[in-house]
Amino acid sequence: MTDQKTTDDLRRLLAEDPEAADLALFGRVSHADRRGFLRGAGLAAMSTAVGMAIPYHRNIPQGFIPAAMAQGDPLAGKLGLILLSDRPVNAETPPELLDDDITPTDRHFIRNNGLLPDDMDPETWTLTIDGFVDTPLELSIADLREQFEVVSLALTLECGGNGRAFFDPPASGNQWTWGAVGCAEWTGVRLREVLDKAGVQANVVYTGHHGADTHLSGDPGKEPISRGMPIAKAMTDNILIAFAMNGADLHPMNGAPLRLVVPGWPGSCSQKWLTRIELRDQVHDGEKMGGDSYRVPAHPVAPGTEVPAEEFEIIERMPVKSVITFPANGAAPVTETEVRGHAWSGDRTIEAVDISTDFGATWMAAEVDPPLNDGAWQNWRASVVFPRPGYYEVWARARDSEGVMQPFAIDWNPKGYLNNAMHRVGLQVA
Ligand SMILES: Nc1nc2c(c(=O)[nH]1)N[C@H]1C(S)=C(S)[C@@H](COP(=O)(O)O)O[C@H]1N2
Ligand SMILES: [Mo]
Repeated sequence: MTDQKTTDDLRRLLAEDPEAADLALFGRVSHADRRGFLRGAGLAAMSTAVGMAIPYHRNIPQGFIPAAMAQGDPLAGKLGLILLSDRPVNAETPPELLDDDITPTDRHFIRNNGLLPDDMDPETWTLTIDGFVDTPLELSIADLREQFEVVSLALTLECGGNGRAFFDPPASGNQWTWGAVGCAEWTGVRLREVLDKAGVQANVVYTGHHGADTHLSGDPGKEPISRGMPIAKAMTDNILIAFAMNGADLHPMNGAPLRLVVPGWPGSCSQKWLTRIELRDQVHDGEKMGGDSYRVPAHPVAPGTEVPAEEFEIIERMPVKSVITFPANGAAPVTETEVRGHAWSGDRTIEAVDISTDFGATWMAAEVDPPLNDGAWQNWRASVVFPRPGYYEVWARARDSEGVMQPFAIDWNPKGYLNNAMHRVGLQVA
């Protein structure tokens, strides 16, 4: 079995119990010869892990971990994610692995612009709040826990570039398909309460967020990303300065030990490895605030249009969207099956999700749950019947509380942001 699961199991075993991994890979050691031949399954797993056949595998010594694996798992233990790039690490979740109401940590996507900080020690971490405040603050994680109410919220995080892979002409950047989105349960304190304590001055219009990750160049003077948001948004109740995710410490790839979680706005607002928030009297000018980063033309443009820089504006809320998490694309369900998934719309709620199994000719309403809390995606399900065996597609389209519905086709923009076109899965009904 050379599937993804075998590789993940092997990586986990290598990390947790190298001897057991060794036995799984090599079987019993021959005493005459310190080489333990890789057994069929072990060889297959190792080949999968390094991504190709190993022609000289008979020469591999017992206990040997291929350099390609020993360098470490770029996904740091996350299982089943699809790695889009490994420097910086970017990985998305296949839609069928987003089936849980609350996204487990090892299925939450990773979007890094730089390299992880060397030091992620929660004991010594501090967060500075400064800029136009009455009292600048320097807070440890213990201070945050002691001085503010600790709350847990399910919050949807979606990368602004989710769906970029489907742009034509193509857009450069990570080719996210459907899975740069998740809704984990985050625990922390409300950003608003911390800003209130510092005292927001009357001239403040924008925040600026800073993290401890390293620029790809290694230059300590450069930040990989530093974004912000209008102060009115920052003062909403569902934004957390989070130190835990799904009941455990933050995952290193998701910003340990401290991060912002700003639901409904581009994921880039949610600074990871958070060290400082400055309050500004003008729009933030940090890394990836300008040019065509997280910005789209102010008016719709024809695909392929060259848009002058001054016609771009900063993306704010994310648009209405849904994803089908069951059945998986390519599945072969029986003639009657449940179809389910999630839907969300930045700063709004979902009113309805409609399902079509006949290429959009007719639609039926799915059952839609209310959000667990403000900022969480909404789970939906429908029971569908296929009249006879054959190829079908399930299409889903959500409509939000402002009456806005997902489009059939992409609203093209140069950098491939905000693709909220309907999700479709193809099924071979048996
Ligand atoms: N410090 C820092 N914060 C960051 C980033 C980053 O590269 N560095 N990436 C941002 C982007 S673009 C997104 S979409 C989200 C992704 O969060 P996740 O990796 O926990 O899914 O983190 C944001 N916060
Ligand atoms: Mo992002």
